Amino acid sequence: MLTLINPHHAEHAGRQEMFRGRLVDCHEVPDRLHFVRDELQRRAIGPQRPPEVGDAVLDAALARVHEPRYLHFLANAWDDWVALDPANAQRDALPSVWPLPQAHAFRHDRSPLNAAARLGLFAFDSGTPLMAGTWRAARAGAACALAAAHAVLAGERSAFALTRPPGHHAGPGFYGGYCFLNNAAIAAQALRDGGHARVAVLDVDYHHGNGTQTIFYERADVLTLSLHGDPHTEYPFFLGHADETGAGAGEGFNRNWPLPRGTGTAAWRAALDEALQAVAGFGATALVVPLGLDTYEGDPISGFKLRSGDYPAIGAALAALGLPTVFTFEGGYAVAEVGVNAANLLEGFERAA
Ligand code: OKP
Ligand code: ZN
Repeated sequence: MLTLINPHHAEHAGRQEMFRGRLVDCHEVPDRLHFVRDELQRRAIGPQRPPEVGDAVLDAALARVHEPRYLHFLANAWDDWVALDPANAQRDALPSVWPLPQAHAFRHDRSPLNAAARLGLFAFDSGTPLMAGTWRAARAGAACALAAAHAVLAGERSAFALTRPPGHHAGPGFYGGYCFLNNAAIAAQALRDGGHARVAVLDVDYHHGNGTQTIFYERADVLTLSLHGDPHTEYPFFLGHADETGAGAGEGFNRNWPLPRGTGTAAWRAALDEALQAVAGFGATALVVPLGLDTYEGDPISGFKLRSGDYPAIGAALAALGLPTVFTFEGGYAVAEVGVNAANLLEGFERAA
């Protein structure tokens, strides 16, 4: 399997995130990617290369998924943060004030000028630090997703965008959950634009793919599916319920499988089998898998009980769909095990493909 690796990922390395009233060390660290890269190399699971995507092509692909004012914000957020106070150069940017939906009279055309307050226009949590290298890292990551889609359009059976920060929580105009640009959505849209009539996105991360769901919620050409911890108790809390089925032309083209904390292999696999049937019934011609390995029993911030030995069969089940497939790297915070778990799934896919 061809792997596209983000050469700039380490320029995004948050120090601390807000968790239950205090700042704790970030879980989403550069070594996550290094462990996956090294394990794929060790097992010789295909070539690895950086993405080669021109700036204009990348900008066009970003604009297919994200709003212009959001992209403008992201490109300038760090400089604006430092301009607010030179001492901010030593601090990651985190939001602390938000316009809730109840602020009916709020309008973007009179949003605050204060750069710290402006973070709250676009961030939905205080757990996603933004720093000097965030935009460069996120952009290069989106380029990995785009290059993976292009490789599949050119005839590869599958490709893996090995990048961080992750992407599936980023929406058309919002960031959060460690995510800034929605790599999976960018890949899905590129597959559509490259001629695939129906693209399915099957999110297997522990956390609901609220960004991806939102991006495609009113569309019938991209089926979005997510298996995840029940939002009654699990992050990102405000979306991911089973009755969220799409809207307008997209009615019936979003499905969620919220599962209780503690869910083990058998129940998780039963939900996966339903999702796989939905992909087949939709008549998808290509597949995108936001690949989170935080379903693993040893994950420090998640609640499912999958074992390392479960992942090869999950990869094989995905391969059995017989579709050109792009994987994007999402969660997985048991850093020492994330490489083995990712490689197990991707190797299982390759052997069955
Ligand atoms: C990103 B991905 C709540 C702590 C939860 C966010 C978890 C983001 C997971 N304050 N932090 O889907 O793996
Ligand atoms: Zn996750």
